[in-house]
Amino acid sequence: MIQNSPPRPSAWKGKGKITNEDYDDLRPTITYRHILSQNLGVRDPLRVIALCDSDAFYAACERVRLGLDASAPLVVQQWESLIAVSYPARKYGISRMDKVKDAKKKCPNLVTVHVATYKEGEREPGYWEDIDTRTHKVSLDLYRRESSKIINIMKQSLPSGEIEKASIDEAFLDLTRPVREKLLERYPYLAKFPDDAPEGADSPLPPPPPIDWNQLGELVPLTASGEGSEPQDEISNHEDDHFTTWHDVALSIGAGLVAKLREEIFRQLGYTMSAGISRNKFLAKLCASYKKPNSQTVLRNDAIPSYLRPMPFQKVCGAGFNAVSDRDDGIQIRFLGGKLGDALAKEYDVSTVGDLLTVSLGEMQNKFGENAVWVYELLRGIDGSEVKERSALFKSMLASKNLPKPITTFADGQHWIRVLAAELALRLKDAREEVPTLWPKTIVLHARKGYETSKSKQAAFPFTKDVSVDVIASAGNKLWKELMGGAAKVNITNVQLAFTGIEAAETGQQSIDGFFKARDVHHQPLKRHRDNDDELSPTRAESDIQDVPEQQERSWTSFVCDRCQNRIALRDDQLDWSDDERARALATLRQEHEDFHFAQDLENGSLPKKPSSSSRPASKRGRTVEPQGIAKFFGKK
Ligand code: DCP
Ligand code: CA
Repeated sequence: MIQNSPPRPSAWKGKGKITNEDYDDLRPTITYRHILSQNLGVRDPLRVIALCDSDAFYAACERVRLGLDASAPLVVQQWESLIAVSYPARKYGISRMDKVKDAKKKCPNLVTVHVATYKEGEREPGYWEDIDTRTHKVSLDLYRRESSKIINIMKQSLPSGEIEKASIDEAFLDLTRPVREKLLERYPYLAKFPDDAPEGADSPLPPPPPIDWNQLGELVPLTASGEGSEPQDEISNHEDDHFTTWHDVALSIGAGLVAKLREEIFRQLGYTMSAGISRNKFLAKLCASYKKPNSQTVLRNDAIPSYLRPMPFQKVCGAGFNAVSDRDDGIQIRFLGGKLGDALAKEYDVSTVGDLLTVSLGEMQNKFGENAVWVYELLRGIDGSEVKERSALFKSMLASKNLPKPITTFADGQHWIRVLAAELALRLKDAREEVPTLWPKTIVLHARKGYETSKSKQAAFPFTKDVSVDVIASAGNKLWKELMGGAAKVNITNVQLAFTGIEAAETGQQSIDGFFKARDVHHQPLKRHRDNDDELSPTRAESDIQDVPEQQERSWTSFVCDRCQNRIALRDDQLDWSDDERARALATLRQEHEDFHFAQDLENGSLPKKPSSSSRPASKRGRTVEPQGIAKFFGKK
């Protein structure tokens, strides 16, 4: 029997309407040519993608740091709010929504840890007794470091896999290559097609062996169980009728690799993770939360339809955004959850994926434009986005503090600049452990009151090996003086100090010490950067303080909407997040805001709406380029 031979009804057929010949790729014919090809990319029928997500991450970091037992109910607080809740604490009904006081009522033995903070005069963040938002600043350095350690273990364990860090505690793994290596090692007869194979390399593979799923995690069942599932009339409901495919074998090998990796991370660092394993990023992300904590879930192709159909539309779109947000063709799927999800649900009077499957591709495209195919595919579990390693190096580092009480004097300003300088010094030191010649070209100071536009100044940063708190604070103080001019009294509620233009300089044959010595204090010429013709030497003197270009300034923590001209800003607590998380939060905020306008347009029946002339993006030649229909959901990068 050849695996792909039995003609089967489309697994998607539910309420009628849908004919999905196009999507009968759940059981593609897998040939010798497929298994012997190395570069099929996202079209590889043996593609295996995993999403690994650390359980209660900040809480786990603190538990390990304190040497506590895994059963300890523990929460991490930031001021009076909870930001992470361990699974044992969740058993008491405690969630992130609770205040510390209420959480303690629910569990009197609760271990509460306040996230580490910087305070003036201390070079390192610490866990102090007298934490006060008026004098301290949150530090997420411990979590960043632990996150890097996890990623490093992943890289070491899976040298032939691709790894994309998706957030501080999540990473996508493309296991297709290591899985293929193992597949050929275990079943060497796949490496050569039989002499009598009728179609040569294009002949289908022989039937796959049975799979022992023990120790490989949870299997999403082939039929949906529980409430909201659709009865399936045309596809058999029995697990027995499932024909194992070579892709299932590939998934099982991938699941074995992920299980070993999770064990290794636990052995070395003490953290448990949950993971989802499936054919693409979107599905891996979606099924990673199937069972938590400390568990992994495999979603086989045959289980996709019944898994997706009863799922709330918004949940699918949220996972889709996380997985698909970075497409190789430069098109971004925007955040379809939130208000836009609601608007679509209302438009079609639907709540689940199954309901939306009755909307044909033609209708979606008529309503929302050609690109609606991405949404259409997402609803069917199709996602062609790649797992791409992003540079571990950030071009910028930002330390930010919101002040409950406005600061008014130069001395207050100096106090906070010193605290922020301590954070930047530590983060640069950490980053230089991986890349010793990292150097921030520019230092920037932002200060603002409430959500008023911030004032900013920037200056070239001296090139030196010893980027001490003093060096940074002194540069920051100069900027502060310049920014405030001669004002006797200021009124500032947010201060941010940032390094931008962080780059690695080449050392050639020199030792790092020699390299820095030869060029210490910034007027020495530097080697050119490998991929960049810019001289690394500062072009401006240190004292040459400049205004920050408006566009650059805006991109940090807020943006001004082109349509309503309102400034939309991150929440105060988000300003303390790591750079990558803040960037994601800002992207989400931007999309939610656009969704809000979109929902209003839908409500007013004014879609597609011509933006007002002032908000039309102008093309290079001065013509206006107007997003049509669902183009509003997509942005060219
Ligand atoms: N985080 C935060 N504020 C939020 C959400 C998250 O500070 N509103 C931080 C704390 C979390 C970490 O990010 O520990 C990871 O976020 P997750 O959403 O993955 O949550 P957890 O890892 O805590 O729990 P889970 O086991 O559900 O993934
Ligand atoms: Ca997590």
